Amino acid sequence: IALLTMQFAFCQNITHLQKKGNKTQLIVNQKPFLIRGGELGNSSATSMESMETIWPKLTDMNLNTVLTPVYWELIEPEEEKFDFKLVDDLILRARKENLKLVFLWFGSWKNSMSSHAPAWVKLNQKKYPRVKDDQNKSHEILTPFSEYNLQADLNAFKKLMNHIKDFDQKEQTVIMIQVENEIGMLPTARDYHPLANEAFSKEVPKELLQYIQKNKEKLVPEFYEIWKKNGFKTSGNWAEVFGKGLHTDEIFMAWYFSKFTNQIAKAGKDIYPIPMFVNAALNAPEKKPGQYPSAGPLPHLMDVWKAGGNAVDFLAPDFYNPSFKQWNDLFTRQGDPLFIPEHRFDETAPFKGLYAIGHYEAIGFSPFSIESVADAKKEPLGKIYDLVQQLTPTIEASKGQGKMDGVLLDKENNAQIIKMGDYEFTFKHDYTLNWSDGAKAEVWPMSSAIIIEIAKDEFYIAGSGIVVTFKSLKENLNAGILKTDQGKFENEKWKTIRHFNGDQTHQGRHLRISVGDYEIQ
Ligand code: N0T
Repeated sequence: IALLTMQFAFCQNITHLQKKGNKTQLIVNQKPFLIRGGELGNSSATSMESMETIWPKLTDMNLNTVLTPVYWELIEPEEEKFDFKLVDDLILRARKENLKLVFLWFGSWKNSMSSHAPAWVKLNQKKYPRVKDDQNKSHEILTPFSEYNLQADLNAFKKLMNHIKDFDQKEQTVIMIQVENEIGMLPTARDYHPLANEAFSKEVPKELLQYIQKNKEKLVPEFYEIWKKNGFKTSGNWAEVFGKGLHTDEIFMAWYFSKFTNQIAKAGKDIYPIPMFVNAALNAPEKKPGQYPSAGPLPHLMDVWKAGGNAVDFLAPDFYNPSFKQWNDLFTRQGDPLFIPEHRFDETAPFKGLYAIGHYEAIGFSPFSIESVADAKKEPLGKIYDLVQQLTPTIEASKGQGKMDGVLLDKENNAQIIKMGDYEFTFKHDYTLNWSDGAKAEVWPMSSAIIIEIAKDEFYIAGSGIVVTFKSLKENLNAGILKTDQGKFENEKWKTIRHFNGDQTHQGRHLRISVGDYEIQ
């Protein structure tokens, strides 16, 4: 009995994802955790010395989590000789800084290449074969069709997870793992290695066919259409079931990438089951497979990726293009949690992060190359993260209940309506007020806000650069302000700093947070 109780405690304790209403929470040290993240540039965390000047920047920007690579080439420089010193040092230092870690497993694949494979893998292509294109030219991409390739990555990843378990399961500084990085086929859509050709001529695996039959009503339309065009075939080889062409090459590769990656994640989770995800380099719609990192964990391939296993908890977008809403909608359309491990660290990033947390109820956000700031103390990201930190208990309590939303505004899309409780709120960009400083500016900075209904007729609104008007959703009723307070949370308790009325609420007509102010009201 005693033993059973202990195991139970362990399972409860470990970092995990948990459904709440129609959304997902990340539970860390038994509490909901919202990731205020930042991802380090690819070569920054290769020594503690190179990290030295970076730590204060991270805490100055109010991060609670750092996303940082673990490099296969550095942990297993010689076959079966492992070195976890750097991993340990990062964990120990992160604890000191009160930061959590998401480790990015730079194993077999990093941005459609195999740059982080150790030299002993790179130099032994006979044993560890690479992708070939249709001209029989070899590319620096380990082929997912080789059992040796799989076993080598799997072995290293298992050792890593074993080590993290031993070193960290008590404190749980490492809260998630990204398995590989931006997997994809570039510049050839399909692998023509003999092992790949053999797989391509074989029957489509039953597992995939059964999954898509079972989930037929839920499949993403892009994939559904391809299957439909070929008459919803439930047997045959790849070309028979999905037709001939680049789209089938991509589906085929996605399946084998997913199988490979899920096997890695599963082996890791069998040792230490913390959440694991994969990230995607987003494709440009006008490009064909092979012209972008194809077959990666992209929205149009989501079903194929999911069919390949469930050890990978979710697929995550990396944003280097501006279509923020469009891609997030695609990644969440089957009800999956949203986590954004990378966003270009530009001036829009903080506002998009806040929006993602409000509207998609994301489990976290993380600009890329987080250390590249000159003066971290002045960064808008730090101010937005401060708001998020203050609101986290409220956000997590409201999650999955339809009591939270967000807006993202700029000059083109300068207004957005939200209905919540008995009210309709119109959020506009602060510069739509013609008396705003900056209203005449050529370019408007992006602004955003999050709104949370905390009780009947009571709301928190937090953000920057917005003005809000409201009306009642009940017929023949006017809505007016009872009270607007600006304030902050101190030790999770609300503290009013200023009571807003008169000119500050336009005599009760609106609520306003100017550009450059970061407030909760
Ligand atoms: C990202 C990062 C890092 C205009 C690029 C994005 C990171 C990787 N790849 O700095 O390499 O490790 O995940 C590729 C998307 C670039 C598209 C540019 C379009």
